[in-house]
Amino acid sequence: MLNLVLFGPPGSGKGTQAKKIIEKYNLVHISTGDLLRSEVAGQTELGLKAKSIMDKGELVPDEIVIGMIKKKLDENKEGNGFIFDGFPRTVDQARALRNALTDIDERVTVMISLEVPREELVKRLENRGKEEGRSDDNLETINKRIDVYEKQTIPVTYYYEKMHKHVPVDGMGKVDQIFKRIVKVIEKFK
Ligand code: B4P
Repeated sequence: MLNLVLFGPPGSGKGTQAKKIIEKYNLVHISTGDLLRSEVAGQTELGLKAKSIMDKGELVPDEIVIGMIKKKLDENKEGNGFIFDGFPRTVDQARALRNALTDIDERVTVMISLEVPREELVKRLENRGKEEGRSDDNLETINKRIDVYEKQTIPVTYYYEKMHKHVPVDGMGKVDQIFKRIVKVIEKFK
């Protein structure tokens, strides 16, 4: 299996690149953001709890996110592999992912980290807010999400660094150019 962690700050292009990677490598897409938004849209108990946290730009509790991931892994263990988009976002989530993959005799192949400066992140997300109306894409929440990323999520890179699996990729430029950079890394690790 090819198991990719697609990492980066909010607005770095994870969701955008994930779509292209899935097409090329036929992987199962696991985006915790999408899973949470579908719970919100379905007005489930979990969704109602998650919405207020997401609108503040904070992280949803680990146990909720980890539970969602385990379910997805269980449902798809016969495929070509997984792309984890926006997960893990804390070191505890990274440890939980390792354990869950070990349970199905698998492991993370590589973590690809998209690097984009803060001004560009804010610009992209403000644009999306105007075009798609996502309730967390407003200036105040965008800045909070980037702060949370820097404080709580960056340590996940050190976790994969220790295993020599963390590869930074320049996330600036055209979507196709960035995709080519990502494919180069995947081909080296797969
Ligand atoms: P996510 O859904 O993961 O949202 P995100 O970080 O904003 O990234 P996304 O993938 O949507 O955007 P992308 O960079 O592709 O998380 C949302 C919230 O859910 C979190 O704040 C948190 O509350 C919660 N959550 C999710 N996962 C969690 C977890 N594991 N633990 C706890 N809580 C969790 O793209 C952004 C924009 O840039 C798009 O409009 C795109 O078109 C544009 N873009 C992309 N590439 C570009 C390029 N090269 N040039 C110009 N624009 C580009």
